[in-house]
Amino acid sequence: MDLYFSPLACSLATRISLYEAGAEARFLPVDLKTKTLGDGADFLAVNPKGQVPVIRTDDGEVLTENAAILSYLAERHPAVGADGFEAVRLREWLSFLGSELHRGVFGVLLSHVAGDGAKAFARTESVARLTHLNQRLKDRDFLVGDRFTVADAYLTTILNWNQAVRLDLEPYPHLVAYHRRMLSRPAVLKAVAEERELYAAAA
Ligand SMILES: N[C@@H](CCC(=O)N[C@@H](CS)C(=O)NCC(=O)O)C(=O)O
Repeated sequence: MDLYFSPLACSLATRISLYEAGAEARFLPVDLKTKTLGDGADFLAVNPKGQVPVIRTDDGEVLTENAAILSYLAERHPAVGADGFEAVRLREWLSFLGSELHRGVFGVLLSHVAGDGAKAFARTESVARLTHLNQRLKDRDFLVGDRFTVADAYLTTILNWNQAVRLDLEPYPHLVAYHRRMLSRPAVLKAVAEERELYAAAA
């Protein structure tokens, strides 16, 4: 499998999931500003939407969108997936994370083109979403079931962006404790450390 990624972007969730599952992949860096690959090839030829993550499966299928890619990995690698109705719950969380938290809050706050009004709105919107997550994680270690899934990889990736965004997370202690726990997992540590290095090298 190939993963087209950009260091510390949302594609990190796929890398984390692969490492947690002990799965192999080839990692292909994308320059999101120029929409080119490492060898200068046009990334838009791979994904006309110009966004990461993208995977190419061993069968040659090109798949985009975090929720679809992470669902694919969850089905293929039970170690990061869920069974029975929890698999449905997992898709529910992937949808929430992608639309409500990633694009609806952090994507806006990280944007270089969103204006002050949009950012103020995203900060307001963050309250209900972070409160929901904090409540969910009050008495559980993981978002879904009782073990790590691709949803945890995605939420960890999004929460990492708070280093740049600096939302006040003090009202959400269970979420903060969860993030700290996730970051202490060897596979997560490895994925984040590798992409931090690549990010610094590209800056
Ligand atoms: N709906 C897409 C959004 C992916 C997305 O926001 N990717 C960002 C990086 S985290 C990106 O590629 N941004 C560059 C761009 O939109 O031009 C998904 O869930 O996969």
